[in-house]
Amino acid sequence: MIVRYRTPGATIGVGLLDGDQVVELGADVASLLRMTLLELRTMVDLARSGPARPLSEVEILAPVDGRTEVWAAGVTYLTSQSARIEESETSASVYEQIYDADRPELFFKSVAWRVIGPGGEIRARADSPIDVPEPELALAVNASGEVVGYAVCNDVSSRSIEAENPLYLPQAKVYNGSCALGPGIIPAWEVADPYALPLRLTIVREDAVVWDGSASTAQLHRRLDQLVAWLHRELDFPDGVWLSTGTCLVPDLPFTLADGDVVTIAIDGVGTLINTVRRS
Ligand code: DO4
Ligand code: MG
Repeated sequence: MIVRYRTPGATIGVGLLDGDQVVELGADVASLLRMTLLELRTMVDLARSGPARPLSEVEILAPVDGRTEVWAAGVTYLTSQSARIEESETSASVYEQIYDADRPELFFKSVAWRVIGPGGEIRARADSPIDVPEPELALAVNASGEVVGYAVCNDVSSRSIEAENPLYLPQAKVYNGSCALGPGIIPAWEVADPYALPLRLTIVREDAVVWDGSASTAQLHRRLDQLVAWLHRELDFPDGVWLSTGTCLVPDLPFTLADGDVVTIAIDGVGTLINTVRRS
């Protein structure tokens, strides 16, 4: 796994996690996403003998920096379509249409500096009564549009704002603490089949599990390469882009995140992302 980290001296680096050591790669994530898949693989293979530091001495950060953006796809699983139809106060038909439409729903989620890393605080909006985590497989896509890696994304969302009117989507999706990504980048060559990844969401409140569910990327209604191709139509990403591929788990209404909840998203072979909720 490629990780981005901060040292006790506040230096930010990118390295290869090897057991309890982080081997320095001497690059930032954006520069890795400017490489081709072959160049990245060669660099990672050669890096294994580089300088290392103990994992216990560093803080793991979200694997995104520089000009790399995070985008997301929506209504890519039947579970998500059904949840939107149920919650929508005005416009259920847009969700019925988009699920099978040729053009997918794609939306801007975050600039790099606003993304929350492993262990960081995600947020529920103060002006939203119903907020949920959205556990999603995220694709690290390089500048030439190749999928070079995977991570876990939490597309934290306000269900109530989105339900009121679909034109409120940016406010439901983009606010401080609404995007978490991590724990690192699993190189694409280490994932045999991204369409067969078990995924689990667990929400713990005061030491008790208040929501728990599992699903699989096998239920994805779109092809990953098609989502990437649509995103790159008329849009360049010189430092690559993260594309989160939609949620397959939605807690039943009226469930909402509460202050102090611990949200754990685990995707087999990709990693586990844990964050605590702040409701202001
Ligand atoms: O239209 C709403 C967005 C849905 C979404 O984020 C998802 O399906 O994951
Ligand atoms: Mg989502």
